Amino acid sequence: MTQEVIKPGGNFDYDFIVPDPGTYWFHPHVGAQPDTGLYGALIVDDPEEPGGYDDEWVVVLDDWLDGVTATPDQVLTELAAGMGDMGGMDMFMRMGNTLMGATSDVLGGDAGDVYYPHYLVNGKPAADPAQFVGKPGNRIRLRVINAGSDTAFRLAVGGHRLTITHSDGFPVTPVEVDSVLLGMGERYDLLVTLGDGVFPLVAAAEGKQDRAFAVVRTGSGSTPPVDVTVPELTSTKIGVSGDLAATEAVALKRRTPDREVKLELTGSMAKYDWGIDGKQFDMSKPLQDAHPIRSGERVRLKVVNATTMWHPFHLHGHTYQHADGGPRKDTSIILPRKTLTVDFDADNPGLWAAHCHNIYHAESGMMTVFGYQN
Ligand SMILES: [Cu+2]
Repeated sequence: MTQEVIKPGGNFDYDFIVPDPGTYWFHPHVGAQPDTGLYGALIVDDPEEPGGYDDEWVVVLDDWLDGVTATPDQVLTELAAGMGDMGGMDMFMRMGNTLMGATSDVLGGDAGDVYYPHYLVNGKPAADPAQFVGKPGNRIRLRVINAGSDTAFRLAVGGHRLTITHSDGFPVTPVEVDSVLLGMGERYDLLVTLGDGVFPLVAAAEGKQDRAFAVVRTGSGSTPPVDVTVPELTSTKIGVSGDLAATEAVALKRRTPDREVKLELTGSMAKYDWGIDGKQFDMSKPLQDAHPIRSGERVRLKVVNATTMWHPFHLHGHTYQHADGGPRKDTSIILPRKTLTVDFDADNPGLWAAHCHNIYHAESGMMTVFGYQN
């Protein structure tokens, strides 16, 4: 919140400490720029890595339209005009750059509103897929990042089970699943023991009837077709943050919260007036509805989703823990009409944004600020 923008042709040297190993990413916060691919993975290796894997593969998922069907700014303008009574229409169809009727049970209804012509793994479309080459029997750590702007992905590797080991960089008690659901901004680390052959890695664009596709190859054989059936994607064993628990090493110490802050996510697709507590964030007056907290406090944050759509809620500058021993995270899916309860320690003084990681929702105004001094 306190950094000047980097002007075209300008530069800015970042100098920062990385206290926590794990899978992170970085991106700008100017307009809809994250949907132009202006981002990168940030992998912090642990000098005391316990290991348990032979190799790793960073898997960056994205939804792509820039330069194909529109620019992200055009999409934002189109969405901001509002859909009126068309919003929430049941029939699945594309209208301009808007997708109607994209629904998902695991997301509790409306899955997303932007039409994307391509879904990518590591920058590559399904027609020219990214490929990982490994050895049968090897254990691979997949570091999966959803860098998309309006798409949740359900990721699976055909013929394999996935063991979730980390959420948003922090270790969790390992859980074995068939697929994992990632909202925009979420990261999961997964262990996979590779079989012998050629396998599809598929990230279904949740509710959007399309997919990102890549190939895992450990033997000879032809590449599976893009539309190959992956039974793991339809299995009910889907990894979601609600099923995870932080390991003892990273769980917050038990402590009674000093302060409780309640935020309500508000707005609708029809009006495209996404906001917090009924107000659309005003970039020109970023501090007018800021939430003051104090350094050293344990803060309990209750985020109520009062809308009929899911939102990936993200807090800058901190990694909270889901209440009741849940995972450490910084981005969490909140389903319609549900409440996310998290605790964090105010140990990083400054001004920090909290926002929906749907870039178009955030730009519309679903954003607020936490601030405190040392
Ligand atoms: Cu949102």
